[in-house]
Amino acid sequence: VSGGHVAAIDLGATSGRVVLAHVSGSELRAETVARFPNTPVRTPDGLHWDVLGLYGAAVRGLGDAFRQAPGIASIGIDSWAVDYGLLRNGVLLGNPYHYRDERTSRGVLSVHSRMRHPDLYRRNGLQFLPFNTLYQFAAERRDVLDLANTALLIPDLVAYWLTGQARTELTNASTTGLLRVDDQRLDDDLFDRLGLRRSLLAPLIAPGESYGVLLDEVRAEIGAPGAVPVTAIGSHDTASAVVAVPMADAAASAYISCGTWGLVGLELPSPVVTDAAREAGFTNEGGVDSRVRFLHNVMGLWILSETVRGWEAKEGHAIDLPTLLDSAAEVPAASVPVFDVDDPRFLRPGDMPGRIDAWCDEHGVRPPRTRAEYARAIVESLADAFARNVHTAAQLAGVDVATIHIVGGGALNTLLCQRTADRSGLVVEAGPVEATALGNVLVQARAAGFAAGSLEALRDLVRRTHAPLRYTPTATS
Ligand code: LRH
Repeated sequence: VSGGHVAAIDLGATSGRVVLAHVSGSELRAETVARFPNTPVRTPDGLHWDVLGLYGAAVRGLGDAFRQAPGIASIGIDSWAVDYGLLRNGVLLGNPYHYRDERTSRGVLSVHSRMRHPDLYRRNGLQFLPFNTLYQFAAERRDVLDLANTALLIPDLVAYWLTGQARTELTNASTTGLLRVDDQRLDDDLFDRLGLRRSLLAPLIAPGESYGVLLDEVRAEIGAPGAVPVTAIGSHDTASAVVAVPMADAAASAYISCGTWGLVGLELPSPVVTDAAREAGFTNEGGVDSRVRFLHNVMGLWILSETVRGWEAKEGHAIDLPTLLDSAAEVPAASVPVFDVDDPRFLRPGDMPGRIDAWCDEHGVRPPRTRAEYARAIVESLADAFARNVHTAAQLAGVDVATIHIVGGGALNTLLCQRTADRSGLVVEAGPVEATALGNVLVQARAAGFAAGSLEALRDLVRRTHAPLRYTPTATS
């Protein structure tokens, strides 16, 4: 195969990007042609995504990509999971809610009054997270939900606007809670029990399949010369990230997809839905090529970025993150508290240092004092959660883990990578930073015939073109 170009739209919780890539059997070259902020908006009815702003920026980014490479053969879209837009006859009924919006708590009460979480877990295999789509549906206003005839997950909504085809991509569908963990089909009985119309979710589409080609008006707007297909990829960003984890041996590797969240776990051939897995908060999400993403959602770098955002708001100027992390590296690890990053109090936007103080007071430990100490405490607490969850995952799945891969923005955080190695006693291999976009690109490239083979072959290509950085554990943990 001679190779060719594909374009990826990758929407993260804090920023989005359009990536142009050239892929062949020996080449994986990806360049970010557009990057734009993702700034949630609070209105009196709650916290929302500015989905039109994101779509507009993504379309402009595609325009840039097509100017550089008019022969782009395919487009793929991924974003954070669980959130959706409601539509009536193709018209968006409002701005999608942000998964950090408070309304989800009433959805949880309503769903659990009909089915307890242990029973749900046996069916859908999902870690309890209050924002899983089924809880959000239960929190919607009844009149709005009755008006809607379709709910499209965020990447599927973008695909719909680009192609006019309404589908529900499988890996992201697995985060709704409405997909059966055993056979990856929508759980009709669960829809009934929750009083949801089965038709609310559009027909499923698997990674590698095509939604359809760009609508004529979109084609004109972005300057695409021909009928370009939008290809389904692992549209859940974490599913795409896992595709691009350069594991030499998936059976002996754990991964941490570390950005806003830290998704810590293993790729498995089949789900683990034991009581122990449920109690440890482990989820079984759908992966590309029917692999299972057995992982735990750790709160992630959100705690650090929200802390910094608070300081910046107070001071009225930007804080340089690398400088802050350098000063954090000077703080002795033993002098800062290790707090539970998964405590629900850290989920919503707000005063993170204040919440860390409260956690420390309740647990009888000294809170951090300086900014460097806060940053160090956050890094130590994340590294502790990462290390613990790798070992728990290995134990629950009966896997012997030799290497931890850290991909995503967290791979740039050398202190976090080293401390994860130290605290786990395992080698950490860091990178690629843009794993999500690369995973998006690779599955498209395979569908277009530019790269061939199993996930192992695709990962081998990532390893050859994006060699990870190695951190070995030191004795001081
Ligand atoms: C990471 C992510 C994660 C989900 C959360 C909503 O971006 O997709 O896998 O649990 O966002």
